[in-house]
Amino acid sequence: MRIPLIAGNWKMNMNHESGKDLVKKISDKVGGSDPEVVVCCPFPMLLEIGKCLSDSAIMLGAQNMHWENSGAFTGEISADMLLELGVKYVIIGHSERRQIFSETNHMINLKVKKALEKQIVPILCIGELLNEREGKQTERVLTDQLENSLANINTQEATKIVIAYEPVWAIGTGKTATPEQAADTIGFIRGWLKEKYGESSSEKIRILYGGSVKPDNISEIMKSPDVDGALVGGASLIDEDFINIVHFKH
Ligand code: G2H
Repeated sequence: MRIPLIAGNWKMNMNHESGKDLVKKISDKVGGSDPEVVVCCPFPMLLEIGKCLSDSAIMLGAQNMHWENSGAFTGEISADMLLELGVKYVIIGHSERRQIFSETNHMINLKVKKALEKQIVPILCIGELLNEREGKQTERVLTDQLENSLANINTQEATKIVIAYEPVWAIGTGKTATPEQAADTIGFIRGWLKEKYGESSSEKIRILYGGSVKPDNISEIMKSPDVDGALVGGASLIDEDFINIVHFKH
């Protein structure tokens, strides 16, 4: 039985005041353990947002981390630094990091391994570009991302990972994959996990959908039994929208 997860990805938005205001409004209305709720805010806000969430069931997440413990890595943040701030989840390999900051599957693999070692739950993002979908390359691209991002990760470790399928052409564009496209592709990912880690372990791995998730499309997206929640960007910045996404069942 997988517990659904709704994770907000603020990206490079908000400030201390607007962020605190937002989480106060959200935590008044959201708070159970089904679905689990995570807010992934920018690094400088983690301390203050974490304090605001201390009496709430909403968990704190980060948007990136480095794979080394410490050292000469100017501008980077380690897993231990995130742990000190109370971070429980970390987004790894978001398509914006892959595309704008040239993160490779190998770097992403190192980050996933480090997050697991430090007991921070990695939300591993995968997804295809528009020309790859149109060229019927989606399964090949996802297979390559899965194989390389999950290299040397054993079955027990894999069950602790959350995978977010985010078709790059649906991110922040207002275009959403149809519920059928999301269901089919996430079904394909579940199938790949089954081949690699076996049936019972693959059934424990949560797979989220991400890409222009809004209150009015979440119910359709969540209809597929393989879809375990959503990674929400733009709509996570609006309290009412995020609350309505979390309450998608009602
Ligand atoms: C995809 C998503 C959150 P948005 O990046 O990761 O953003 O919901 O704005 O498309």
